[in-house]
Amino acid sequence: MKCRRCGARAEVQLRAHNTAFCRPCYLFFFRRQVERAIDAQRMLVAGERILVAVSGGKDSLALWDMLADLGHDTTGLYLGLGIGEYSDRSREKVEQFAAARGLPLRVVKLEDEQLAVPGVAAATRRAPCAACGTMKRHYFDAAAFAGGFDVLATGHNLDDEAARLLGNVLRWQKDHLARQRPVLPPSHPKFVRKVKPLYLTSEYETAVYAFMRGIDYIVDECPNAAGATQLLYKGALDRLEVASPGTKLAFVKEFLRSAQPAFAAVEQREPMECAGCGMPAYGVLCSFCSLVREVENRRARTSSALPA
Ligand code: Q46
Ligand code: ZN
Repeated sequence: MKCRRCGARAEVQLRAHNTAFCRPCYLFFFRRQVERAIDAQRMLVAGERILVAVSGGKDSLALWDMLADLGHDTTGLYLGLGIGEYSDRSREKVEQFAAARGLPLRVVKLEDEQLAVPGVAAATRRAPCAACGTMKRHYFDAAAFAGGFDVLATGHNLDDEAARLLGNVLRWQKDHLARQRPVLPPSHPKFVRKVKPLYLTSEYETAVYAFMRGIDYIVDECPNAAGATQLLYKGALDRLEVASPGTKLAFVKEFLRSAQPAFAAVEQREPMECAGCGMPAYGVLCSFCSLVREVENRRARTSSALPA
């Protein structure tokens, strides 16, 4: 097969785009795709300070690599989840990536706050991903605000967005559909704009980019991913994609074009400020502080039940 752009031997075939590329042309194509997404959605303004949430996986490191390469002012934020060896190794990957490129990196470890994901999930009897999601959102928002950043960028790719959309549609979660956008403007002065520059590039395309750019990322999934419903949705979408290439892209793009504005138009609640941490909240306490309160109560009950 030949490269669609230069005619050399193709190295990558993209069925969703009905095309194929050699290595240099693929890198050109991928970069153009991301740049177009950024421009079309007005995600970034020149000179803005961007906080990039990095997990050590291919998507977030590919995103950081690309944004830094495009000349943006980027700082990485790694949140250590305290999930055993997986967290140790993912932190190493991020630290090596940042050091090799001379990029600034901030590291926050949940275990230092006595909030490692496994312990919090057990204490609150929640699924690990539910506890993890609440804490990630809080620490990302709080770090972006405290650090005076303009934008928070995450590495969500097309597969993530399609799976999330399918989950939201299956349960008709209108609030979630109203906020499922590649650019989320701040709804409170303590929030910053949130962007997903890779929302139209598939997991496979991002993996190929990371490989070609020599990015050393953690290949293993988080051990909790296996039980997550997101994987179930991803599996179903993968089967549809094999039978009909381009399905995921059409699903997400058409949702954003024709359905999302209707959900977004439904009046959204304005957040207040959390009595615990001062960050935006929809109740007296934000969901993070409610979670922490539950953990503390549980620990207090457990320690008072111990024999003196
Ligand atoms: S890191 Fe956290 Fe994921 Fe692990 S515990 Fe679940 S949500 S699977 S992206
Ligand atoms: Zn709070």
